[in-house]
Amino acid sequence: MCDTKSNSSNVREGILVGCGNPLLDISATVPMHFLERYGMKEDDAILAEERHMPIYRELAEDYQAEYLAGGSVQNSLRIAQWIIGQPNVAVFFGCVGKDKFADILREKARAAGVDAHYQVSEDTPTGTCAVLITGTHRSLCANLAAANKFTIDHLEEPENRHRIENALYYYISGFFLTVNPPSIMRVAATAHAKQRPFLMNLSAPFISQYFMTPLLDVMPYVDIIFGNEAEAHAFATAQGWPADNDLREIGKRLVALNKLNTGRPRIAILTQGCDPVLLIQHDSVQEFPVTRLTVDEIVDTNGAGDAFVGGFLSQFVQGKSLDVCIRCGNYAAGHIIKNPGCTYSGSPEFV
Ligand code: 26A
Repeated sequence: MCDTKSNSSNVREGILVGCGNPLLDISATVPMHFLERYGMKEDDAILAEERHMPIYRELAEDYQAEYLAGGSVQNSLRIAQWIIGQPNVAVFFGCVGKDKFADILREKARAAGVDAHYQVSEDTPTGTCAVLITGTHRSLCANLAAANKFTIDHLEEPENRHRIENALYYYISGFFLTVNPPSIMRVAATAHAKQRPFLMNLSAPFISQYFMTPLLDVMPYVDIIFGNEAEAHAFATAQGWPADNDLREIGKRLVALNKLNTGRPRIAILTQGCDPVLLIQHDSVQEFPVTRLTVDEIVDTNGAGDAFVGGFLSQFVQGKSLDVCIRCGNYAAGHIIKNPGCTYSGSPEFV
């Protein structure tokens, strides 16, 4: 049975397509010296190197880790589904292994109402992400494993090609640039050919540092770009923009980057923790306040950015105004912070 609640929305199935890395989060509260030992920073997200591999076992054996459905895009789609309250509006593509972790992800996606169509790697385990919680901060270390095996063939299968053609909105994270840029370009080109919005996320500072070339390749297709302040600053630095650029200026430069469909100018939506969300269009910057949670209310901030996007998408696919989309993003992020990982409890209370 699907645990999404029915509400008044009436959205066509399959209207939203997302591609990403399906990861199982292994989450635990750890002392600061744990991060230091692995050369990790608070609130960062990195790809696991050989030296990080012991983390996953350590979390399970010494820190009573919790196992939670994760993966950035999949998180956003689960949250969008929770708020829309009608299953199979969102379709997800990504690659998993043939194992218990894949079964958990499949079940969590299904229960949330996400129509997940995983490519399956026969010989590589499902990807995991270590989530190291230190107070109100979280640091992510992703071991992509099977997620990294995604190939464009999966999107070329006739049913999946049909699903992509059938959608009206597309969302892919910057994280997926580490896996398969040709797939991103394929989806972006379809969106462009059909004049449908293509949304993307800067995802993490390392994406701008190390994947700028494929990021700039896709940027002309991007109608809406999401990011937080650290990600926006990393993009600016990698572009050689003035170091003292404030977030508003970075946003204006982001929306001014080359765009194919000039009839629909790019929009940037930049979050900054509990400070206001910035909506940048042309030369204008609007602020949307965020309700500040008390330290006692915060369970963990893992998934807050994904939930923001999920809340936004839930309204965007219903044709709501940007104002409503952003308010719903803030609502969803606030809810997720009060729950472990990117999980929700009860029915959504966004009006
Ligand atoms: C390529 N990388 C590093 C990643 C991720 C990722 N999802 C996709 N690709 N690194 C962390 N995550 C996910 O981000 C969520 C929090 O925003 C984690 O699985 C976590 O659920």
